[in-house]
Amino acid sequence: MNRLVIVANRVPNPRERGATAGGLAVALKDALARREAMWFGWSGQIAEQTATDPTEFKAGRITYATLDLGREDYRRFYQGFANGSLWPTLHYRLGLSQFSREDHAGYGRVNAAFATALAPLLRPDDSIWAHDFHLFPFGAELRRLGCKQRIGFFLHVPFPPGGLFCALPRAEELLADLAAYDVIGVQTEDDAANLRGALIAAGQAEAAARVHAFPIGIEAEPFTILAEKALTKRETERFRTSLVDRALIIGVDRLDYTKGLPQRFCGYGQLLARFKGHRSKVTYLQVAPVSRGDVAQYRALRRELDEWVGRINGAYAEPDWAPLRYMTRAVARPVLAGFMRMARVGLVTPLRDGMNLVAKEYIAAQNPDDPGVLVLSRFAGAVAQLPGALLVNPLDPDEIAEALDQALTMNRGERRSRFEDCAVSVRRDGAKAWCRDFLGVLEGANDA
Ligand code: ADQ
Repeated sequence: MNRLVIVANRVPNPRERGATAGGLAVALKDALARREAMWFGWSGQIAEQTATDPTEFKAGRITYATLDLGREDYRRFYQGFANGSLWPTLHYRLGLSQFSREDHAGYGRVNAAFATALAPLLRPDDSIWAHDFHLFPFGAELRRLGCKQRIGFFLHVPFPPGGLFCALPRAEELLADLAAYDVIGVQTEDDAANLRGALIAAGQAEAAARVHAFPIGIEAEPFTILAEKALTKRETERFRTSLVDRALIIGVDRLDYTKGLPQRFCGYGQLLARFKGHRSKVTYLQVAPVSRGDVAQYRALRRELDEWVGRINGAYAEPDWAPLRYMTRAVARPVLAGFMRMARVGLVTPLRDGMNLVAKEYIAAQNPDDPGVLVLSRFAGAVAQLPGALLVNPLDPDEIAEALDQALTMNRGERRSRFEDCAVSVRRDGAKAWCRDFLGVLEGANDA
């Protein structure tokens, strides 16, 4: 079998396992176990200048090849254009998007540097798979260097309607760059329709035909086993004891403004204000590890959330009950799986999300005989696969409160039937299927 080359902004460190292993590494595990592979991308380290020669090392059949980013490139490429311009635009948040020509130039420079460093390491029959919004121009840069290999691209975040995307300066250049890829994967049919429309409007009709939806999933069975096993762990037992039989609502997200956390906290506040019977009978745990803490908007969000926690606990807490428990430290995956299993409600209300794997993990963690209820934003890509969830508009705190009340008072028969409606696709459309489907189209593409 030929070699698979994965290109992503961040390369996982094979020495780190469990909670610190990146989501992408988990999703690709199966594909990487079955063939020789290379991971290529940023090392996560910042140096004076962006490196030109990658540092390589091997672990089993996987070669890791990484570059340090120069300080200025990190600021322009990563903080600037990728996180400051593209991330908000792709999540429909034009008002938060900031553009500067210097950032845009840095983005192009790093993509070109990645391609220049990778090209000499490539073999003629490699399949190359680039991931996410950091790498729109990467395939085009490889083509400029004469690379003829199959190159695929997968966008993990949403793609908005073309009119919105094209408000971003230089958007047409990004679309033209995408045309260099043999397969352009997105999460949902809506994203695919938006991207096709944008490509056609930009005169890239041929590339539009190469856009396909590949909804990403999780391997459900190992997560279910993790959740079952977690129930016997000391951390889980201590947590259960601390709840004193109160119903648990759980939220698990990176601390990011796309995840709708202030609106969610407000919705929980509305539950306690309007549905008084739940007071002192419910506990909401929100785990939200800090991400991109060096970007101003993320620091502002953190302050806003601190205020919400103070407001809700200040208004409703009793000497023996804190309605909202909030932590910005990461929780290890096996422990989190146990907390999810214990929770009567999984609360997942992003304002926009490419997919949202937490929603699928919550379903996988449930006890099928006595499952909890998923309250899910209608703007998460996962909606299409989770027909049993209670859908909410994440911008309407009253709707969140009403859904929480419905979930907390739902009888077991309805909970089971809603759970089964969600579990079908969570079990069937896992990470393995996602890899297989994408690579099937990519590797079939040039064989025709
Ligand atoms: P993310 O925005 O990071 O990913 P998501 O899919 O929800 O969002 O989470 C990815 C993984 O991180 C999950 O496995 C989850 O358990 C873990 N995680 C999240 N919060 C955590 C926490 N508090 N503690 C421990 N682990 C946590 C991007 C896109 C998504 C898309 C994924 C995959 O934004 O829409 O689903 O890529 O394509």
